[in-house]
Amino acid sequence: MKSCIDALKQRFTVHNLATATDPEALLREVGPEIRGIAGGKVSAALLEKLPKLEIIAVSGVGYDSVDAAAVKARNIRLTNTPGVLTDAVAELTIGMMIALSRRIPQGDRFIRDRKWLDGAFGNWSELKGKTLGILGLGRIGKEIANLAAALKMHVVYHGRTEQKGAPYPYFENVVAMARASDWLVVIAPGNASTTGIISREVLEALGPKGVLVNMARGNMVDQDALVEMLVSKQLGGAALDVFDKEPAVPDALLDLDNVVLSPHQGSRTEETRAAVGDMVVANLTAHFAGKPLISAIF
Ligand code: NAP
Ligand code: 8YV
Repeated sequence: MKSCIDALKQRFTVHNLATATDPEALLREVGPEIRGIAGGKVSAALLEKLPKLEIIAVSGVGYDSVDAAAVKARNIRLTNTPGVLTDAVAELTIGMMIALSRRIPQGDRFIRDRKWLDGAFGNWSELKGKTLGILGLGRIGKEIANLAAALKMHVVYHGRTEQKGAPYPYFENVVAMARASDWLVVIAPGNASTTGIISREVLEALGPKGVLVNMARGNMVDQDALVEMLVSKQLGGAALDVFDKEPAVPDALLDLDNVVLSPHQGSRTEETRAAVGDMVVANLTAHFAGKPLISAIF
């Protein structure tokens, strides 16, 4: 984001790999002197080109785009931006759920296509009274739970451990939670322990009236099974902000009425991206001033 890059330029010499016409040439030229990275994808191969790297400040809370094991092995510091994007992501989650249950995008299209003049739109379904299973009752999961409770939904959750004091029923098992849920929101980190956690079995347990909402990472869902079951109506619907090979989205989803699609924009508001950028700058500034990091992963 521009304000983040401007703030970095006031403090550091900045090179922009994302917009470089020849990234490899830029890396050959400046890689040996780079001491910090703001945002972006960091592979083990990239790390090898940056011998003086001291810190990576990720511009998001999920840091699955970084090879964290390789970073740790080199004693490089890693930071993310927890908390500042919680409300924006929770807000979009509920927005997508309402959009799907009340067919808001379709209703808009119905009017624009002048179809209302020929007859009524139809009756859909509401969230009130439905059970919402949350996979990952963390910062964002808890805020989604608050908003869902305000909409008179019944919240249940799954995580690796039960949270003492959480006012919602806990499910030790994802399949059992899916079976008990009308809506299932995925909002846990994408990592080795969660890859494929929404398996065909989980989707079958959610069933023809159930809806999957993925706000976390595409690789956490068996996307082939998801598409197949949405097409055949074995699954009731899906609201998806993330995809396995985004920005590519399976063609089969594009024509489905029981799906709402969103281009990974959970945190993409002006306000929230500015706050994320500020946190990235604050972490880098603290590091190079020899002060404690604001939000260190390690
Ligand atoms: P958080 O506070 O760390 O919460 C993560 C939750 O996931 C915790 O409750 C944790 O509970 C649970 N969890 C971790 N590993 C698990 C596993 N193997 N199985 C089941 N549950 C597991 O993180 P957050 O700030 O809420 O962010 C959550 C994720 O949202 C991020 O990592 C990112 O992938 C995604 N996100 C998406 C967008 C977007 O634009 N769509 C924006 C921001 C974040 P336990 O430790 O008890 O298991
Ligand atoms: C992205 C996110 O980081 O914070 C996360 O984990 O998924 C998002 O905020 C952001 O869209 C930049 O790609």
